Formats: sequence, C-alpha cells, structure tokens
Amino acid sequence: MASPLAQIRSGSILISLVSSLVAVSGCASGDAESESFGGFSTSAGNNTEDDDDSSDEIGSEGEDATSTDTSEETTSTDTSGEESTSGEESTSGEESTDDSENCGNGVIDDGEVCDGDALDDQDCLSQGFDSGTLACADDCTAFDASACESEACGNGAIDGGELCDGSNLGGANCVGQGYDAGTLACVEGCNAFDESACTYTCGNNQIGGDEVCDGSALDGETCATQGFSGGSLACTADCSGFDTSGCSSCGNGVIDAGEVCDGNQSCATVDPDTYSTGTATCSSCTSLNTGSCTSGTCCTSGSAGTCDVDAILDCVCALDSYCCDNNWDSICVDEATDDCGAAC
Ligand SMILES: [Ca+2]
Ligand SMILES: [Ca+2]
Ligand SMILES: [Ca+2]
Ligand SMILES: [Ca+2]
Repeated sequence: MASPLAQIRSGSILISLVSSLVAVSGCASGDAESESFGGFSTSAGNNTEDDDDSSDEIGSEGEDATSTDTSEETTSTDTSGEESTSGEESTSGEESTDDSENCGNGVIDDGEVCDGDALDDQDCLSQGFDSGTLACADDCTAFDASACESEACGNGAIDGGELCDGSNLGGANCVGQGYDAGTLACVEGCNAFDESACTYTCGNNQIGGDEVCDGSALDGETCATQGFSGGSLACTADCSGFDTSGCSSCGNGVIDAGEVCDGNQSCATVDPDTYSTGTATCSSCTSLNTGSCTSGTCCTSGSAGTCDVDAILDCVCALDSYCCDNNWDSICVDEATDDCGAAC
C-alpha cells in the first residue's frame, strides 16, 4: 500500500500541520496533487528493505543441480530388456544357438539340426510321413516337413509326423506358438500350423511381431541411444515407435522435459510483467538466474508514464494517476517497487 508519505512529491516543501495557516510557495508540482494527505514529510524513500527481493533465482535447485541429473534414470529404465521370447518361428521349439553364422555352409555344425541339403540322413519317411521331400528350415534348427505328405492327413487324428489334423491341434494354440492371442489352425497337409490368425497385443509390455516397443519394453533403447542427453524414453501407444517427448538435451536451445531453461534468455521473455531489461543466465539447464533483470525505466524518474513494463505502469498509475498524468518521479518509482513488483 502506498504510504501517505509517498504522496509528498519530491522537490516540494510541505508541512501539513501548518499548511492551513501558511501557504508555502514553491510547490510547483505538489499543488497538482489533490490526493495528498496530511502526513509528515520526511524523505521520499523508505524502500530499502525491498531492494533484494526480486533478484532471486527461478528453479531454485541451486548447487545440487550442477550436472544433468537425468543421467541416472536412463540407465535404470530398461532393465526389462527381455527380448521377445515370443518371436520363435513355427514348428519346432528348439532354440537357436549363436552358431547361426554357420547356418548355410552345408555342414551340420554344433547346434544345427540340419543345414541345406545336409539332413543327417533323415527324410520324410523317417519323420513319420509317407512320402515327399524333407528340407531344412532356414535357420538350420529344425527340419521343414512342409513338403512331406501323410496319407492319414484328414482323418482328424495326429498320425506319424503330423503336427495337426484339421481341427485337432494336439493342444497347440497361438500363445504356445509365441503369440499373444488369436486362433491357431492346421494347414491342409497336416505338416505345419497355420499361424496367420495369430496376433500380438500392443500394451502387454512385451515386444512381439512388428512392434518396435511395448510399454515398458523398450528393446534396450533409452533417450541416450535416441540421441538425447537425458530424460525418460517411452513407447508410443500403438507400439509402432518410440516417444521421445520425455527426453531432453541440455544445450540444444530447446527447453525440454525436465529443464528449466536452455541457454540465456532476455529477462523480458522470462517475465514480461516484471522485467524489461537484462539477461537471465541459465545454469546447467536446471536454474535460471534473474539477478541482473530489472524493470528498466520503471526504476528511474522521467516524464509521465515512462515506465516500460506495461503491467507495472498500469499498477502504479491505478494507485497514483500523477505518475501517468504529470511526472514519473521518485515516488512513482517507489510505488513501482513497493506495490507493483518492480525489480529495481
Ligand atoms: Ca552349418
Ligand atoms: Ca491324421
Ligand atoms: Ca506386445
Ligand atoms: Ca534442451
């Protein structure tokens, strides 16, 4: 609130107790102030304790925010890096080993069931079928019996090498084949499952099929591997890709998630209702120091209405129309500081 003392204009000499008795001349500007009250005139400025209040830091983490504290979360987020165990193909459940680089050399190496034409002396007959040509699966981990024929195929019973027969799937289903849901079927030749109606579910936190990621399952990716310096990586709702909106990079000039600032800013952009001059300095993207920001011309005496921060100008002139109608004097400056939030 404006002190009545503040209503005494600088340069005027006014002693209210005697003003009714003695008209003191020389109050050139003071006479215009009809709102003046009968307070004692001392000095105009009693605003000393307010000087420092406006120069505090925004985002006050201060010293513990010196380094990018986002780094630790990136390392811990993806511990669920179980790759999709669901991705195994087709019929035989044998897992592949790391000898896959030897698959295709025509020699049955350790961990391989067969390799190309090398079938370990097996054929369709030995696999329980009646005719046809046995092959090796592309990954060398199983035989490919899809060209083998069974005379008993179609009788509804699983005979010989048959994996299934019609609706008889031998208890197999899509989930058992590594999918999340769907309906498993048997191919016409009874020698393979038809997985075409099996599906993966987006949202089960397991990566399957074409999914790039699923919820917390990020396939080992982090904000860092995506080119950012910190933050938390997420997966898009449809599992088709990564959501980097929670990632940040201090120094890219963009205020990312978790950052207070990135680079120095003009004070006027930090808080246009308070500042008009100066530069706010950004520290480690975690704190913004506005200590050198000021309210510019609102802090100095000048002609009427010279305060260049609109919000402060409006505030002061609502309190004291003299400041806009006559002169922006030191009392207006005090009012700006004391009552209207100016940083001077
Ligand atoms: Ca081989
Ligand atoms: Ca059969
Ligand atoms: Ca999934
Ligand atoms: Ca940034």
